[in-house]
Amino acid sequence: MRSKSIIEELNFFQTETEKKLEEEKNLENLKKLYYEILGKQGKLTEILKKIKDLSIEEKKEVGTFANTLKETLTIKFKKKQEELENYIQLEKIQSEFYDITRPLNTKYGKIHPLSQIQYEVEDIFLNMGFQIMEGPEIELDEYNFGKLNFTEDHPARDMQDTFWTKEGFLLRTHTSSVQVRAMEKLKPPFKIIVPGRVFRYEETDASHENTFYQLEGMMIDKEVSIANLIYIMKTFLSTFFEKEVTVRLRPGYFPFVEPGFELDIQCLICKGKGCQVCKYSGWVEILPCGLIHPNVLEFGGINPNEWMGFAFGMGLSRLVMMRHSIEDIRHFLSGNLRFLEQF
Ligand code: FA5
Repeated sequence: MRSKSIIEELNFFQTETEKKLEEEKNLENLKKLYYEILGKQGKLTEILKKIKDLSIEEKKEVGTFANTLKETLTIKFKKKQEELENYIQLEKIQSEFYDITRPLNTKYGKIHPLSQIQYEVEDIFLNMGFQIMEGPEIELDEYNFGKLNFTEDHPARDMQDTFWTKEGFLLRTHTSSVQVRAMEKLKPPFKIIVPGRVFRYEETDASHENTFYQLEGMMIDKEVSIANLIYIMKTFLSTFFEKEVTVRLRPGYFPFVEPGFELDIQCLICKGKGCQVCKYSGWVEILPCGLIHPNVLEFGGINPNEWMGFAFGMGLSRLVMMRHSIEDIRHFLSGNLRFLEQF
């Protein structure tokens, strides 16, 4: 009978403990509860002290019951502990969770307007069968001047003020520096374009920078005429501007072409009326060109009696100004985001 009342007490104790376990939300408190209930000095031990007055039979009965109860409660404590640990882990993960689909507040970079137009111009020439070539920005005198028919004391050398390095190299003043490099590398016939950055040691104004972009073009074949050159230039301009633009061709002097021309377009910013970009002339110098001088072909290892060619050197920066009606070339390299964000 006495064993029965202890077993009842143990049953009640189990129900109470399970209730507390159910409600417990804190790992530290759970540990305390464990020692309170199942620890050496815990409640279970307290209840079991009462069996000392029982018969051996009753002690066995209560002992077996108490062992099972202890095992059951120990398992339940363990489960609860795991549950609370998982919950803590989950909370940690959730606090670290980063929603990659959330719209960012970041501003995205864009392709610079000069590069955008460069790629567009490249595509037009690629469609006409030209291939793209590159050359070094730090150049030897011979490629920038010497092999382009500028003699040592040639007055034309003064035409372009040049940045020189201490070692005697120069920053190329035009993409024509790649003309002879291309001749040395490629076998005629060929048609190439050379986009690139060029440098001149000169005062800046609305249409002049000391660092700007050009796009050289060159075609070498058995029969090349001024008519071919003009046709290519006109096709390029009407494709690029998607309309006929008014152009004028006038003689131009460059030692590496003979004859040489200046191809100007009517200023698209002021529609020929006159503005700071066209220096109030209504015309913008954009496409100097000519037939390649026989000396230059020879410098490039090409027989001028067998081959001939044309070349042009487009002012890419000015072309972009015409396309977007930009009134000052210095915006391009200013790093001004308000300017750049418009494109
Ligand atoms: C030359 O640079 C020649 N190499 C072009 C050439 C190539 C002629 C092949 C014949 C055959 P020029 O110095 O004019 O030429 O420059 C060419 C173009 O670059 C100009 O028409 C102009 O559009 C642009 N340009 C020249 N100087 C500047 C400058 N300081 N800032 C911006 N654009 C410039």
